[in-house]
Amino acid sequence: MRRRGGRGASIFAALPWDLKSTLRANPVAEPPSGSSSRGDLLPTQPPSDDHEEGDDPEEGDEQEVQVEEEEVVVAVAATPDEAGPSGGNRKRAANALVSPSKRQRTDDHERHPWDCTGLVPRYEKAADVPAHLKKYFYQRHSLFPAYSRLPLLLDDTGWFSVTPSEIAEHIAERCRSDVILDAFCGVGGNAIAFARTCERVIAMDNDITRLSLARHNALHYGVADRIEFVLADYVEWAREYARRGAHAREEVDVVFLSPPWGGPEYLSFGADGSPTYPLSAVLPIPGDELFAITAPITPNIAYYLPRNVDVEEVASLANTLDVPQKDAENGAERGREWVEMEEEWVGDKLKAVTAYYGGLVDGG
Ligand code: MGP
Repeated sequence: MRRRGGRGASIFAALPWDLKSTLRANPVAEPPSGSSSRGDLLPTQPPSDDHEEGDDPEEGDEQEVQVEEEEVVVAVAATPDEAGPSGGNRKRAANALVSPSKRQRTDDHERHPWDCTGLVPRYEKAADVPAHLKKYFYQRHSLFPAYSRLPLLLDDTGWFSVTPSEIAEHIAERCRSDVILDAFCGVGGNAIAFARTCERVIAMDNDITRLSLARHNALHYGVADRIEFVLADYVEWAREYARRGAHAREEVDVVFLSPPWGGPEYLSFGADGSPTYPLSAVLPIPGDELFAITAPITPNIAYYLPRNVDVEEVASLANTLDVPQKDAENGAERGREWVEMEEEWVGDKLKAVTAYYGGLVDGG
């Protein structure tokens, strides 16, 4: 296992085109509308607060689509000039944020339509933070260095599962690529970092609140226009993806997996008191199955896992990848592994490990 070192260019970014092509599947088609497995796009906004009258997604031609039980309505704007930042005829959904009702937003002219202030508590003082979140609040500037400067928001799950910024930035450097899918984006810590290193970021989550918070946080970081927020269950989405023909898929270069580990108790998950975290404890499906449904999308997978994870199990996942045995450049044997594990430290504290697969493996 390697210890995380300094920032450097991703080996994947430097791969020759033909090898990169073999490492790339033929992925994500027209992002999804209508069903949770295909996903529903939340709109992304202009990079700053300079949206003008007429940009309000509630104006103009709209088609209403029901997406969640909680009476959240996604209105899909169909005009071509509302295509997303990556161009094309991608549908853009109008604002479906849960909390600010239309009336509230009308009353508050200053607020950006995708701002989620009020959706979850914004903690300023430790005294206001519930006991189970206090230790995370004390780390807020490690999680989001701009926490005191920007009105960033996290829900309970976000507090204990967001990737500390320094780690997120490092992972983003290693995953530098054209198209990255953040399969469990949570409140957006990784997606915000990916927006700075990847051409196109697809941030997926099946929780409308967390996805909205991710967009809110990205908005205040000024990068939300570089991210497509997709409301979808990744497991269903990936299975559906596998059923689609290659012609119906868009390309995804890298998938980042940062799934639920079963809550903050993950350190005591090992069977019979063992301190080792088994991949079977990953949610929403066992970690090896999660990997198996991801491999057909791309072998370039970054998997963010507990620091006490079973390293042997994680390494053995590489055996299931369909990757070339020879480097395409000169036909020589590859001579290195298709997996690399990296410890993620913040200061002197080990926080997690990331396993890199496929073309993300650093040969150095
Ligand atoms: P932690 O162990 O809960 O915190 O999480 P800390 O401060 O190291 O606790 P201590 O008591 O050991 O000092 C460490 C990091 O793991 C968090 O910052 C998250 O990035 C990550 N993490 C924690 N959980 C419970 C999850 C999870 O369920 N999913 C994901 N993807 N990451 C998690």
